[in-house]
Amino acid sequence: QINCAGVTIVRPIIYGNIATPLPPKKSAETDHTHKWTVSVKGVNGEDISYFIKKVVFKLHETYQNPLRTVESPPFEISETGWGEFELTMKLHFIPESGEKPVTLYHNLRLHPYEDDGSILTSNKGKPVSSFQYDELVFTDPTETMYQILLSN
Ligand code: SLL
Repeated sequence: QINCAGVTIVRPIIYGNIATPLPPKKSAETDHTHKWTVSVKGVNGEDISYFIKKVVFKLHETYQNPLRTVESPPFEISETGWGEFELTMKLHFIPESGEKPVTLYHNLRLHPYEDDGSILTSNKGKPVSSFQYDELVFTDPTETMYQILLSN
């Protein structure tokens, strides 16, 4: 396999979560307070599955089967829960790429915080979202990976 030495290709991604409070009745039955979805996606709806093979989400150990594997888009997990925690998303690339997996860290956010860290009560009931932009950098890609990245 020839490598494209000296070549760097960058692909932007967005990852994070949205969360919505559960209705009080539902919350009373389960002690869960929010429904949330954590996801990794392309920018402006770009499909990233041409170079990402699967994403393994690692949830807090209070969840059953905390390791969740998603093998096709959308690369996301929806759950309900009561607390915030740091989760990881391990991105596995297509085998032709020869790339090692990349781990992203995200603080799952359920509550609308003010800049000073207090919870914004006027926002009660509304969804919150917490996403960040990042760039995946492929240095000296294999020739196949180079072609796949540039033809999509
Ligand atoms: C805390 N550090 O102590 C955090 C941990 C964990 C949240 C929060 C589990 C839901 C379920 C859930 O919401 N865990 O029971 O399935 O606040």
